[in-house]
Amino acid sequence: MTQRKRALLTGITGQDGSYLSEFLLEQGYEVHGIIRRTSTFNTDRLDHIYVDPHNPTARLFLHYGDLTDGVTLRRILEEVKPVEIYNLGAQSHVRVSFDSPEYTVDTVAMGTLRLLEAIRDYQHRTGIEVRFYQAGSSEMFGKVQEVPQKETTPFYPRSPYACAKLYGHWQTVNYRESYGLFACNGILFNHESPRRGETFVTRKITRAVARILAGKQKKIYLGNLDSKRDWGYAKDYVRAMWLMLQQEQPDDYVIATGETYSIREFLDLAFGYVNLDWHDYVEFDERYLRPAEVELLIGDPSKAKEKLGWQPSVTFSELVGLMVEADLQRLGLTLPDGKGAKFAPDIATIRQDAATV
Ligand code: NDP
Ligand code: GDR
Repeated sequence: MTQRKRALLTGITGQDGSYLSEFLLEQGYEVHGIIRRTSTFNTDRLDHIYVDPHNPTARLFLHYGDLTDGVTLRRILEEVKPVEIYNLGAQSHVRVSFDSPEYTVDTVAMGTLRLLEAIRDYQHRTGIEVRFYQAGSSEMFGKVQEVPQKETTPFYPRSPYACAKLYGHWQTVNYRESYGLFACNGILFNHESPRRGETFVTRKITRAVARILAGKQKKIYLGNLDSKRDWGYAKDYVRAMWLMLQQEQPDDYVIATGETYSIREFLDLAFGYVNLDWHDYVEFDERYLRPAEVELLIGDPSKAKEKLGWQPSVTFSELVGLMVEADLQRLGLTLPDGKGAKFAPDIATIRQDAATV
């Protein structure tokens, strides 16, 4: 009997970790994830796919660990013996990285190094190849050098988070070139979903739309509305991560939609979806400004399209509709049928997806 492929994920409890776990389980993998010990449950995004490990059908397993704890990372690697590792764990909030730079760098930069070192030793000792995916970010492009941004665009990081991701990026290239590791960098532009953390701007907005409609909130306080982002759908993006590790040669890829929109445009669609005018609800709060802002991100995913056969399946307006719908559903609110059709033509599929959140 052939053994199932085993994958190990850091950041399994996050947005991408949950979608990637679903995807890998569908592909027949046994999935292992590293979770942090917390005083309340932090596995909400995984509950729908979690099966008690005592059950012989279980294929999803969770292990306590932390990217700041190299000894435990090594022990988990020895126990799990994965053939693929996806490093998704991070203090991933750019604004927060200005408040907690040292912790952010420890987790994001040093955490990546700890994993790479563990893999190098394991592979050297056992001769077993472990393929490695590093969750890089468009934030590494930072201050605009060239648009659209592609794999060869110079980096100019503008936050502790982005500097730390850049360190992880270059160490991943280095371990590939120095030790022959099968290590890939995904340079992913913003990707969102109904599972997006509530303090990122897209989810903060769609959640507020639903809460305002439900009478639970009167205003939403935001920072800079002028920055532009290339926003895609998270479910599409985790597929790209997997595709990178299935290629003959390791490489680095930009994953993006190739379109960019401002926060104002996101607000137009999200509030417009329920016939509200955002100008009546949005207030400015300087606490959400960053000491240095990334003004414009727009990616060129040509390489991923050509070499991985990857492309996004959800448009910007569909994404906004999907997120608003899911937040409405969470509060037990529904729109009359066809209400969102203007912005989300494929509303049936979107409703189906929102229902699985
Ligand atoms: P989330 O913030 O939703 O999830 C982050 C995950 O990392 C959570 O599982 C979190 O655990 C875990 N984590 C945080 N600190 C540690 C630590 N010290 N040790 C181990 N795990 C830790 O991020 P996303 O799912 O959105 O993103 C996944 C990865 O992709 C991140 O590395 C992010 O920086 C990167 N990225 C994301 C993009 C996006 O648009 N979403 C774009 C480009 C890159 P817990 O649940 O306990 O907090
Ligand atoms: P970003 O996402 O910084 O691009 O990082 P975020 O949603 O936090 O900010 C996007 C833009 O919105 C502006 N903004 C606000 N942002 C937040 N969070 N809250 C606000 O109230 C607010 N008001 C305006 C920001 O200034 C910014 O310009 C995300 C994260 O997922 C990273 O981990 C990832 O690497 C990058 O995307 C690609």
